[in-house]
Amino acid sequence: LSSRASGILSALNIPLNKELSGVYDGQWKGSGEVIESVCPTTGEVLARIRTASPADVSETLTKTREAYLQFRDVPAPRRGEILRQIRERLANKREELGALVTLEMGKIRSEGVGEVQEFIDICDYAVGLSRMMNGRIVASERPGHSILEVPNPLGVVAVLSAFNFPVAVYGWNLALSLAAGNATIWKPSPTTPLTSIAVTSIIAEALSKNNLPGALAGLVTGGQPVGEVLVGSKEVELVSFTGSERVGRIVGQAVVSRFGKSILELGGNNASIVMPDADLSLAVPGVFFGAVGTAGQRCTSTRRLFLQRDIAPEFLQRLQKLYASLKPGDPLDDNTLLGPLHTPAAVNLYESTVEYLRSIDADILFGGKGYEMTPYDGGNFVQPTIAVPKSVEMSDRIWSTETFAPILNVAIFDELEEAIRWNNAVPQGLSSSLWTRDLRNVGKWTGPSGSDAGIVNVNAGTSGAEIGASLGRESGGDAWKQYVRWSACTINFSNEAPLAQGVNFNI
Ligand code: UN1
Repeated sequence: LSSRASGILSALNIPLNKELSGVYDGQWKGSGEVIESVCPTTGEVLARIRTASPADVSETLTKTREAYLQFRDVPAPRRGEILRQIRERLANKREELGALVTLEMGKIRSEGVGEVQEFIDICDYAVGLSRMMNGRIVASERPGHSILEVPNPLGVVAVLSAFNFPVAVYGWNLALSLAAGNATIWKPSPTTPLTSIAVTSIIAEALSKNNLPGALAGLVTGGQPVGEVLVGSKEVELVSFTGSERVGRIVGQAVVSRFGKSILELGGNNASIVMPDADLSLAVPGVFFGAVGTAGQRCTSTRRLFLQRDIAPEFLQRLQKLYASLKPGDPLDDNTLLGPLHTPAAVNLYESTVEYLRSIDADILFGGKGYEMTPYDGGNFVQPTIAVPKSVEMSDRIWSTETFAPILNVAIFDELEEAIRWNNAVPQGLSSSLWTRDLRNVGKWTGPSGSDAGIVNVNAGTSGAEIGASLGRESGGDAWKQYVRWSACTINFSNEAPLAQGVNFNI
C-alpha cells in the first residue's frame, strides 16, 4: 500500500494488507464475496473486504431487531445523550474520516471533511430533537375524552446510501432514526466500504461504552443481493434509499408491495437561472461550484444553466475563464479543486454523453475530453465541460436525463417565465437556483408559479444545502416524523362511553 493511503488508514485503526470484515452486528464478520476498495485518484487497491452473504444479512437483521426491542424503551432524551457521545467521537476523528472519504470516494479534502461535519451537525440537531419530538393533544368531540398523537419508535430502519456522500447520507438517517428509538442497518455503496467500516467502528465504540448492542447501528456491505434482502424483508419497517431513479423505482415498488415505508432521495437535474440584473461576481463562482464541485457528482450539482440573452456572452466568458484555471490534482492536496470521478464507469458515462453532444451538433465551449496530464495515470480524471445544445426542447434526452459527471448544458432565454418553464419541464425535481437582484423575480420564483423543485434558492447555488431545512425528506426540519410510528390514542376519562359522531348503539 502506498504511503499516501497507509497513513490515512492507520489513523483510523484500519488494518493494512489484511482482508477486512464488512459486516457488523455487534461482532465483525462476513462470509460473502470479497470486494476491493479502489482509490479513484490512483487506481490503487486500498483494501479487500469480505461482504455480507444473504445469511449474514438475515442474522444481522435478527440482531438488529433484538437491539430495537431493547432500545425502544430507552427514553428519548437518553437516546439523545448517546447521539451526543457519537457526535463527540466523530468530531475527534473529523479530519481523519474526511481524508478517508477523499481517499476512497475522490472528492477534495475540504468536501470530505465537510460531509463529516454534516454528520456532526445532524447529531447536534438530533440531540435537541430528542427532547422535542412532541405529539399533539387533539380536541375530542366527546366529553371527558382526550386524543393524543404519540410518536413511538418505528422498528428497524435500513439505510441504503450512495457513493457520493458516503458519510453524510448515513448520518442524516442514523441520527434521526436513533433519536426516534429505532435500530438501523446500513448498506453503503459497494464502492465505499472502507468509509462505512470506519464510521461504524466509531459508532460501535459509543454504543458499547453505554452497554448498548452494536446491532443498533449494524452494517452489511455488499451489492444488489444484500440490498434485495433488506428491501424485501418484513423485518424492515422503513427503507431509506439514496441513489439513482432507476434503482429507486425498483426499491419503492418492492417496499410498497409489502406495505412497508420508504424514503427515496433520487436524481436531480438541477438548473441555475441568471437574470440580467444578477450580481455576476456572485453568480459566476456560484454556478462554477455548482457544476464543477465534487466533479459534478452531487445529486444537487448544477446540470443546466439558463442565461438571459443580454448577459449570456459576458457570463460565459467569465465562466470559461474559471474552468480554464482548474487543474486536476490529488484531492488530498489542499490546493486541488478538481478530483477524479469515482469510477471508470463514470468516465465512460461522461465520454458517451460528450459523444452524444457532438452527435447533436452542440457547441462545446469548454472541455469534452479526458485529461492528458493527470497526477496519476490510474485516476478517473475528466475535463469539466460546458456545452450549448442547439435544441432547447427540455424533453430531449440531453436535457431530460441526469448525467452524473461535470457536464453543464447551457440555453439562452429572453423572459424569466420561459426559464422557469424549462426549469420545471424535466422529470426530476431536486434543486434549483435563481440569480437576481429584483424582488419581483424572487416572488415569482418562490411562489406557486415558480420552481417546482424541493430546493428553491436565490443568489445561492443548487448544491451545498444545510441540514435541517428540507420539509419532509431526509435531514429536513420535519424529517423525523417519518422515522416514528404515530399512535392516535383516544382516552376516555369519564364515567360514560359515548360513541363518536353521535352514533346511538344502546340496547
Ligand atoms: C447528494 O448529493 O446525495 O446539498 C446530497 C448538498 C449536500 C447534499 C447532497 N448537502 O449538496
